Amino acid sequence: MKVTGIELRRIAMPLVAPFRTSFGVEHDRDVLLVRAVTPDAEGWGECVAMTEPLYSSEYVDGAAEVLRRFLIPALPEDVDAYRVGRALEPFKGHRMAKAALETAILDAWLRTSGESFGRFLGAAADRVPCGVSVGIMDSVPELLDAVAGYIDEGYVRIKLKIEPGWDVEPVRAVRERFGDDLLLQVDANAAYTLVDAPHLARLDAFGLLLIEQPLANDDLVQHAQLAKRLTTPICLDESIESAEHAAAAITLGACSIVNIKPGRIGGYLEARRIHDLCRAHGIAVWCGGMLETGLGRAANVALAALPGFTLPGDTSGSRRYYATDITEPFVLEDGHLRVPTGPGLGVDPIPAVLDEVTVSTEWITL
Ligand code: OSB
Ligand code: MG
Repeated sequence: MKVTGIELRRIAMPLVAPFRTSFGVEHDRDVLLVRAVTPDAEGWGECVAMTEPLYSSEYVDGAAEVLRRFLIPALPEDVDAYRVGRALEPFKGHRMAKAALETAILDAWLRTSGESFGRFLGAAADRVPCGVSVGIMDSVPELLDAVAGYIDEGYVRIKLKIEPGWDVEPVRAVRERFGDDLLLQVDANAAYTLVDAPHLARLDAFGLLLIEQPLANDDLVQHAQLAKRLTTPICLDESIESAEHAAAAITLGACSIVNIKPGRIGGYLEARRIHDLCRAHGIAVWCGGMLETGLGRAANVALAALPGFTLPGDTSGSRRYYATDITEPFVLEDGHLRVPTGPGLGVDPIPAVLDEVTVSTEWITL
């Protein structure tokens, strides 16, 4: 397949409500979209890098720079979904930028052959159960209102963002109000250290599904030590950037669950590798999110339909994030999202909406 050019498009998407985590507050999602154009089709990739390098070392301006300067020029003349990764391999890191480019080309490639992401990846279900990630709030009553609203909408699992000073009490309050049957988990985004082990062990009383990324990104050994001191299962997010990291984490006993975020680990092919590896080792996985628009969401929902995704993902409906999505909105049906079945991502940006949110575009001829 010949790619004639790539468009880098920056869009600004206001969030329906500020999203606070242990690493910062987000009011707008600053998204870099990659559009790969071929004589027969065009494909989209959504870069999950955030404006500032607080969640990971990548950030949007850096991703745009590495794409235009190194990654796009390295694309082979005759490209397919598998060749992209190999061509980008010599460049260290920048997995978010690589994922966006590979996804755009994979989408164009699948649209050309008429195959959907779900079918290509090996989806085993036509809909996936959905969880929601609930940010840190100013007060417990405010949190309880937010959680009640999501439960009313049908979400089957609640994830609370935590940080020192906002952990045991909000978890206790949500458990007391909504009962022991609620599937509940927490995400610390690396806000603790091993010294906090006795404090984190207090969460064991609440029957959580998991605690996500309690310690720093590169603390695999410390996570293994923490795992011995908690009964709550440890799930890694930030620490897992590749199948090799997942293998190391499993061998060390650093986690018993993995949050697979395709946009963070270099794309959907690597995501499938991590899924296969974890499945073979009896490690449960679920699909994480980075507040994606409908484009990234479509691919995530397809991935989440693979058989090893045995826990509900952060694959929420469009309205949890945006008043107006750039695609037809993803709408929860009985707590589930349907896996798109059309060619490629199976969804398209709505031109008028896309234009409205576009901040800049840049065309790179190949
Ligand atoms: O740690 O999972 C995370 C959003 C941005 C950056 C990191 C994370 C998140 C979320 C939201 O938790 C997941 C989503 O609903 O997309
Ligand atoms: Mg996380």
